Amino acid sequence: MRELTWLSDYQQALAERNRAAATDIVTRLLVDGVDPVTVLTEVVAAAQREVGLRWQRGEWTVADEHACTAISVAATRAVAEFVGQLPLSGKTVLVACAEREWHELPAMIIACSLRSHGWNTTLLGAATSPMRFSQHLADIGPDAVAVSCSVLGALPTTRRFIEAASAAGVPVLVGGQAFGRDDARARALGATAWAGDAHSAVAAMNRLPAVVAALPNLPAAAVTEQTVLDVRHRAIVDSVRASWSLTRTPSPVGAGIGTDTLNQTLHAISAALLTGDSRPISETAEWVCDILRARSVNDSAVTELAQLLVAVLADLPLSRRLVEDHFTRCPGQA
Ligand code: B12
Repeated sequence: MRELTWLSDYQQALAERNRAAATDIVTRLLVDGVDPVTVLTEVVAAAQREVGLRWQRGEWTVADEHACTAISVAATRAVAEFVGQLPLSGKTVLVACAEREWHELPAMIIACSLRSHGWNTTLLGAATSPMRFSQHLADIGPDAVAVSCSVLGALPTTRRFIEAASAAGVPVLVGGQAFGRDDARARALGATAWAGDAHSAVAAMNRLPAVVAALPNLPAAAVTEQTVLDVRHRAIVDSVRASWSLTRTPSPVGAGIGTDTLNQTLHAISAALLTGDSRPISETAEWVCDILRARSVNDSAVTELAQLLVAVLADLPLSRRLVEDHFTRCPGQA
């Protein structure tokens, strides 16, 4: 119950774009003895997810989202400063976002949560290059690596981080919305462990083995199709954009949302190929439906998109089948 009041006060501060009030709320909670991980998960992360939903529903613009995120980054920095005073346990962890992953705040929250439990953390920023990651891996020699992944499009590059760390014997904990609600995708990509929130991230981190073995390869056919999809991404987007009723003539919705939904759908196919989990596709289809409905686009645009994708993926049988089977009609569509 208390958490709900904290959350609504914090959400009010975000709605008013009041950075000082938001930072003050989290600082007061910490000074009053509230667990820093609870402040991060129940207040900052929860409010950010609501920000995303407001954008998804068309209530807030991208600019609104950016303004709120900047405030939440400041609030998380205030928590980081507070937990920076707490004692260290002697264990080190490298926290990273893989290439193509621009959602840095979840990684900040995880780094901060681990620091509050004594882990000495090095946080690499958004969209870390593999070279930079490997350099830090070699220089720091961490006890563990934590990789945060929010968008499906960054799961393939996350796999590369998992490979690099495992090859060095370092265990990898993964998490973030792209992994979904269980450990299926994480296991398929070879991660040592997965956790769904910052509380369980701390617990999972403390249970990691000291050393892990190098990983076996992923299934060759799936990897090949995923690579082809990656190489052809722009051409596929352009070809579907030229035919899809939402995007073939210029319109404000088509320009931004149309391209976003196409990119996300192709990323979902890549994610499903690499992980063997088809849920990214059905979940993305629902997300597309939701976004388009919120902007008064008829559900038939989604059915049409599925048909165009099936045609353009004709020579990629695994991908085509995933779309045919899982990119289905919108919930409740006649
Ligand atoms: C802010 C934001 C952005 C900012 C990020 C800035 C920053 N400094 O972080 C910017 C503007 C860059 C951005 C860009 C985009 N975004 Co964005 N973004 C968000 C938003 C609103 C908040 C993200 C956030 O901070 N969440 C709070 C975090 C802390 O919550 P969390 O992820 O659940 O984290 C918890 C767990 O997942 C777990 N966890 C997280 N990481 C880890 C790591 C480990 C190791 C472990 C164990 C656990 C763990 O613990 C956390 C705390 O409990 C979300 C909405 C949402 N639902 O989150 C959309 C959202 C993630 N974005 C989305 C999209 C579509 C995009 C863009 C494609 C849009 C565009 N056209 O630009 C791009 C993609 C960029 C890219 N390639 O990465 C979609 C993704 C949809 C989907 N189906 O995948 C979302 C869900 C919005 C929506 N409702 O549609 N975004």
